[in-house]
Amino acid sequence: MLRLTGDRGLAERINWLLRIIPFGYILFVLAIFLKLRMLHSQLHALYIDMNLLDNLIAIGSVMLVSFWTLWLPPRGRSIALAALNVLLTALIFSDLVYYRYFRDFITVPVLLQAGQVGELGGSIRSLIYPYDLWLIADWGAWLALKLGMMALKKGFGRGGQGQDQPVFQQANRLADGGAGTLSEAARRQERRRRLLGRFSAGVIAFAVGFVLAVGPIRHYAKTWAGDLFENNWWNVSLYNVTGLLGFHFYDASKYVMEQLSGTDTVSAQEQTEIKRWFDEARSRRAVQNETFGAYAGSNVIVIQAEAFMNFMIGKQIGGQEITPHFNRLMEDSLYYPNYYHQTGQGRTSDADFSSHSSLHPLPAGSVAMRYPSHTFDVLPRILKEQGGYTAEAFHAYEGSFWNRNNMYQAMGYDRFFSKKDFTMDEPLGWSLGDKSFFRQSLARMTQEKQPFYNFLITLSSHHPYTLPADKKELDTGEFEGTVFGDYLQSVHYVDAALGELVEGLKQAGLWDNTILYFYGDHDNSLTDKADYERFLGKSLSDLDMHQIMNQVPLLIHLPDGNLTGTDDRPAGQLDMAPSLLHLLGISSAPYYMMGNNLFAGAETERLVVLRSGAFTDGGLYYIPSADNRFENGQCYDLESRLPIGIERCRAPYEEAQTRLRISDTIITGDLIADFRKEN
Ligand code: GP9
Ligand code: MN
Repeated sequence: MLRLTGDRGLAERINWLLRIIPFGYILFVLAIFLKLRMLHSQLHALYIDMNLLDNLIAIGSVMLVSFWTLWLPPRGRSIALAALNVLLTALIFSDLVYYRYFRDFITVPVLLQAGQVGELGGSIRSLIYPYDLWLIADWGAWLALKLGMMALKKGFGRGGQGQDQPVFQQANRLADGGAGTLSEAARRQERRRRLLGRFSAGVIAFAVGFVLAVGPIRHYAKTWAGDLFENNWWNVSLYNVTGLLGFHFYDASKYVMEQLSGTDTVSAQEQTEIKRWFDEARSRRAVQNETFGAYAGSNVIVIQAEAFMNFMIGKQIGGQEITPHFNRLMEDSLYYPNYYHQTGQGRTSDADFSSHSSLHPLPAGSVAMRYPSHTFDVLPRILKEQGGYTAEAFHAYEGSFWNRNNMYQAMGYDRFFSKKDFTMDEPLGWSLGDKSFFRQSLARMTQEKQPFYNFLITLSSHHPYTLPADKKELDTGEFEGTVFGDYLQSVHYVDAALGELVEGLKQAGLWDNTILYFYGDHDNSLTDKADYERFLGKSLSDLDMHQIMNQVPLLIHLPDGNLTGTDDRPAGQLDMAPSLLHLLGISSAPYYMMGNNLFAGAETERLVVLRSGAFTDGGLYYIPSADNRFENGQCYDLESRLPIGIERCRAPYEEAQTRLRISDTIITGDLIADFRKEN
């Protein structure tokens, strides 16, 4: 055995410790664990701090993604740990930024839309805070340590002359197993010993990581998170159970399984149940009353307005109306203040899909991105086939965004006018200002073969809502210079654009033979309650806030302006296709649609189910909890606006869950195509 005295003895002991305790690895686990905790502290939707089990899951999952680095020789391990650190930090940071905007985590389908995430540009910049630098604090510390070590080493090197061998060189030599002094056999034995040591360390780290991560997750799954992996949970609920790395592992494996298994197979029994459900839905909505076919042959213009919410309709700031044109239009139109957006991660594309197919969007990703080739009963195709319509889509942005080029072809549109088809004479925000967008779209419409179905998606009120100074016409007072003020400003601009379009339609002689269907696509991602309370001048309950964030206005102007007034009953984006078909006198009976027919009559029930599992039937309103267990949600009575016994919501809750499940099965299993083949 080698014996060293003084500095050398210390060096050997340090070195021995360095060899048996993987300090670098431990520091790595600690650093990533702290970063995961930092991310959690920034998730405003979660009211609870990480408990002991959550911490163990986080540590365990970091060990599970990194245990293999212990099998590598010291240098390789350092490189692998550094690379893993960079990768995991990038993942945590991306999730953080994504979460701030979408209140959700990145999934594989969303990653496949990475081009789009990049195109968020200005939005992303406004979602990055100086605080985020803490995520790379360990890199700074590591760099400082490295520089310090180098300086120290240099110092030793200069002082070490003659018999005083520099400590670090000595230590390094020892780390090599004292190669220079050992025989060949001893060297081999030493090598085997080191290999075995590394192998065992890796296996131990895996075992410990597995127990730490999987143990608590199993415990959660056996207790409050019972049906976690079967139901369509909102990703944030899943995260609450599995932690971030566990969530990504689950999401990625689900995606891989989905790809490997191809189209989901659905049992014959399940198919029968689904068909039965649709039969009932058909009889509910296929009502042939006096409004059925009242506007047969009319043109239809559908405008899906970006982040256009209901709370500011009819409201003023400093005596100025936010949406004066919308408000005027309401006077000879139908207005639905309880119209809900039913979108999920696919945002604009979900609003588009749900409105046109009358199915729910998926719990993860966008249908347009994931299943553009599956069969859906969509409005443009039906109108072309059943009503001889020309169908065109207009959106002045990149045609590939949300896979629109492919999706619109699949939906049967004759043409899709994207950014390349517009003259950029009014650059604004992401693209072209809505005023010019409407003007140019209208010019096209006047040349179109009638009757036409035209779908327009606006963009000027997209996050981060900043307008050039010369476009700001609203005095937002106390909100000046805030993102909330900018939002009101941009909506005011879009409203003015709507006013110009209506004028243009009148001048072009289209107003009197066109149904105008205008709705907002989703919320504005601004969730600070204080802003809404200040703007509305009253304090808001959880129920108020939930409704505010989920209600988008719907306005339907009919050619003769005959049907007018406010319909207070709940309605939602899924209701668009069956309702328009009804007005045009085309039966929706042959189609697999889930939405309500808004013209079916006052007695027909209207259940509106949101993607999160929230729902309302007009009397009750259910808000799911973060853990998504029915009992932990809140059931409200809309009359008193107070929480009531949860059991009152049970039956509609079951129905809401059934609808979400059926919709998901239809979409992922491409069932409509199968059902058609059978007939
Ligand atoms: C861009 C528009 C914006 O084409 O659809 O999408 P969003 O970010 O709201 O989903
Ligand atoms: Mn949108």
